[in-house]
Amino acid sequence: MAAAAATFSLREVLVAFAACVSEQRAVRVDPYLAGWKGLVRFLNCLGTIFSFISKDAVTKIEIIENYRNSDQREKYLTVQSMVEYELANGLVDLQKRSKHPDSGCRTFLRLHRALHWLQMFLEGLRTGEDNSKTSVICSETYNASLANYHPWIIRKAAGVAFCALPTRNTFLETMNVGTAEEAVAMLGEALPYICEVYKITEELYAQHKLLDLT
Ligand code: 1PX
Repeated sequence: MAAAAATFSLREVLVAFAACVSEQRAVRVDPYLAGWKGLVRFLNCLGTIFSFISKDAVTKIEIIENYRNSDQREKYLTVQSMVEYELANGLVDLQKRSKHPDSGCRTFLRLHRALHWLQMFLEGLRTGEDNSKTSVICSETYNASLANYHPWIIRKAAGVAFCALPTRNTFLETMNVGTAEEAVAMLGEALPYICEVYKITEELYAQHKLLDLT
């Protein structure tokens, strides 16, 4: 675990999300996926009890990566171009999942919803008391966000996994950005980037009525 943890630093996640928004306020897909990959690496350091979560995240990252490696890769450069391309070509199941079960729009929406949880969780960590419980911050923010989209069995499994989370200070130190205070400062730096990416995507999906894709 120590060796794996040493390869993770929250800094790489910060750098990735900071690189997401272009001058035209488009959300670049490659750094977005790089940010998630960094988060998944971190999650894997926390123990095998989280594997079912990281596996699902990896599956979704790979679906979008495959689009980025396909002949249509240019269409998937930004979330804006992906939405435009998939909608214009009838590649999104708008009513129910059928012909295009793994569209980029649908898959990205899953990560986008998880980003909302992440934003709230990191803010909870940043502003929490020294001795506060990561498991409580995690379950409260999960229940207020992602849980609304998950069936009972997933919510139950997630709740059990959260109990395995270390205390806030140990958690902050695992981020490999120095002391707990330094990690808190890094969170303060990272959050505005994550919030901006979330906000732009949310507006785009709302504008195209894509927020409920099943
Ligand atoms: C510095 C702090 C970093 C913390 C890192 C945490 C990384 C967490 C990665 C979570 C990625 C979750 C993606 C979930 C996508 C999703 O909602 N999938 C569901 C729906 O997909 P479908 O294709 O069926 O429509 C899917 O059913 C999910 C299955 C797996 C369980 C997801 C539980 C998510 C819990 C999120 C909290 C993670 C706790 C991490 C502890 C730090």
